This record gives sequence, C-alpha cells and structure tokens, in this order.
Amino acid sequence: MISRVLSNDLPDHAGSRVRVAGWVHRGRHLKSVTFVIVRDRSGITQVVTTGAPPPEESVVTVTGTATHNPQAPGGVEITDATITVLSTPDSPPPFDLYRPTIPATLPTLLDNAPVALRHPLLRARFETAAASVAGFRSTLDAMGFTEVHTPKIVASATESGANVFGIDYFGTRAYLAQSPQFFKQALVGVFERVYETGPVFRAEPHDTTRHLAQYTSLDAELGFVEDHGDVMRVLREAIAGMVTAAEKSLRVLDVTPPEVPGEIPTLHFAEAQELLARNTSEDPRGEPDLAPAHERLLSEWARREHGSEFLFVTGYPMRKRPFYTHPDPARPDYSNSFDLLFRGVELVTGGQRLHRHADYLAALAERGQDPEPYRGYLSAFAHGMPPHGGFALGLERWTARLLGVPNIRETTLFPRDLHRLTP
Ligand code: AMO
Repeated sequence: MISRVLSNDLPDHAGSRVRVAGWVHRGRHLKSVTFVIVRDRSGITQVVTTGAPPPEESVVTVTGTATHNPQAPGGVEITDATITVLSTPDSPPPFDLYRPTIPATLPTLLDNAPVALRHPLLRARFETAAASVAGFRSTLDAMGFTEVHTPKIVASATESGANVFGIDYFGTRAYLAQSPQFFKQALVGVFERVYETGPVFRAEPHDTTRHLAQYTSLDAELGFVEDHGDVMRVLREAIAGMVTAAEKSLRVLDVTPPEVPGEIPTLHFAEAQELLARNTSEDPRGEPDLAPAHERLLSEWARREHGSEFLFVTGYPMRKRPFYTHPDPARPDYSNSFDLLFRGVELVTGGQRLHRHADYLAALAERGQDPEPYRGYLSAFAHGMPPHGGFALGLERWTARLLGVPNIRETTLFPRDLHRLTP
C-alpha cells in the first residue's frame, strides 16, 4: 500500500498516486459528480468521485491521483478516487461540523465534546494551548529549570482550606491538590529551579466564566532571588516564549498575537487602589484584594497609559496572601507578591516566599494554624533553603484571553465545574 499523505502536504504530490485518510467532513452528490471533503489532522482534501458519498464522519482512506485544480482547497484535489470506509457512524453528528462556525449553544457543544472538538476551529484552540505549553517548557528549559511531576493526592490543603476536594484514601482523609505549591518550593532545595505543568483542583463554589473545578496550572519556582522582581522577569520571558510558540496556531484562527513588553508595567497595590478611588464611584481603599471589575479597569488603564495588555500589580496586603508569602521588608503590611493581569483578568499569581524555618513557624502561629500537618513541607526549610519565589499561570484562562473567547469552558477540552462531571 502507498504511504499516507496528509492533506496539507498534498500539493507536494501533484501528479502522483496518493493515499489520504481521515473523516468525511462533507459529501455533496451533484448530478454528474460527487465531492467528498476528507478531514485529517492537518486540514482538508477534496476528493472527486461519483455515486453516493459515505455519511459525514465516516472514517475513510482514499486512493487516487493528486491533480491540480485552483478551485480545490490547497489547489490540488484527488481524482480517479477509490474510497474505502473503515468505520461508519451509527448516527449523524449532532451538528454540521463542516459549517464555518458550529451552530450550537455552549451547553450543547460541551455535552457533545468528543464530536464538537473535531470542528477545525475548536480543535485549533487546543493546538494554541498545546503550543503555549511547549513554549513555556522550552523557555524555562533554556533558563536551567528542571521539569517535575508532583503528587495530586495530598494530605493537607495548600491554598486555603475552603475550596478543597476531600477524598477517601485507603480509609484516611486526603485531598486533591489545589496547587503544587509546597512540592515546588521543597524542590528548589533540590534543583534550584523547577517547573510543572499539570492538573490542579479547586472545589470552586462559584459559577463564573473564569473558574473551573479542575484546571491546568503552569507553575515555576526558583531559588537565589533578590525579591519578587526576579520572579517577574522570568515570568515575562515564559510568556513571551508562549506567545512565540503559539503564533502559528493563532494565524489559523486569524488572531493577532499580543505584544509582550520588554518590561511589563507595574503598579503597587496601594497605587492601584488610589487610582481606582480617583476613577470610580466606590472607594476600594482598605479592601485586601481587587474585585474583578477593578482588574478590568486597571487593565484598561495599562493599555491606555502604557500601550500594554499586561499589567503587574505588586504588593498585595499580607493579610490576603497565603502564609508562605514573604512580606515587603520596607512595608511589612504589604507583601513581595504580584498578580499579572492580562486583558482584564488575573492570569498569574506569584511572589517571593519565606525561606527561614523560624519565619514559617511564626507565620503559622500568627494565623492560629497548627504546624503539624505541614511537617513534611517545613522540613525543607529546617534543612536550609535559599531566598526563592515562583508563580502559577492558569492555562485555560490564558488560552481564553489570548483567543478572545469569553468563557473558560470554551478553552477546556472536557470542563469540570459546579454542574458538569461528564463527558
Ligand atoms: P492562585 O490560586 O492565584 O495561586 O492560582 C494561580 C492561577 O491559576 C488560575 N486559577 C484558576 N483557573 C481556573 N479555574 C480556577 N478555579 C482557578 N483558580 C486559579 C488563575 C490564577 O492566577 N500557589 C499559587 C501560585 C504561586 O504563588 O506560585 C496559586 O495557586 O490564572
């Protein structure tokens, strides 16, 4: 049998006998001729034949001659075709996958995800996500980071006790990891620089367009930092690498890549509050965090004032940040932490961490927390840790903002949320 050619490579084979394989994207039976559009992972091929076409989504191989035709996709079609059906669908797809956009509501798309994702424009979103992760990895690899994989079944909550999924672990209480936070810090003691890309779990009680119960966290942590500024510089490089890696897939979707400024503009939390107090009817001063509407306003401000779609907000109040957060030595009520806002949404959280064992014991005591559940984690600090910091970026939020898609569920293959556990 002649070896398979992908649709996009067909023009290189014009004039030769070829074999393509894929799904029947669309069949059109005209008076004297039949057009079968075959879809594979690279694109589509037009096949010219006669008789009734196989039903849409049939899996086929087609053998024939690659022939120039300016009207065909890619300028080449297959003539003299023999179509072999490998698998015939039991029923037609719930919507026409050949239409330029899928005429279905989001719940219908999500209910039918295994089929809906075959639509070229939906698939392209996840190729953008995959390319972004590849860019994250290659950028950090080049900066001397080691990729790690840490447990997703854990004995204690890392971020806050409230939104954690409890599970029965051989008869004892365990949790699904909310983040690799403790492990990535401990591993700075081993590798100095680590990153991880993997699932994390949040029992999010709110039904919003930016929260999932399971999402993909792109985490990094590095030792020997001066303060959170060093972490922010690494994050800037990682994001620039993600954009570059995603460029090809963005072209398919006709999306212009964002410009990542050499230095992303930065606003201290206290300044952000002053700015919001001047520009809104409310006065957010005294609040320990930014509301989603405030994040949108600050993003607009960064775009207006600095021409940047990215904005670092630094120095969030200590009382709102987790116990591992390093305070700002000059203003100890504020922290050496940051959020990165991208197009109106919090995309990344990060900062410098405490690194001395005694500081951890004091931070836990101040919050009235028992150090016992954290014993394994704290042993890293008891045995010597450098000043360090890191960040975590939510992949689905990234892809949604990058593509201008309003709901995070549209950039999640099989979303898990308050109301959805299947497919
Ligand atoms: P945080 O909890 O802010 O920080 O999470 C980091 C980033 O993860 C994304 N994110 C979510 N995405 C989808 N659904 C959710 N429910 C959800 N929650 C968070 C966001 C967010 O900015 N350990 C720290 C990070 C660190 O300091 O290194 C942490 O997990 O994009």
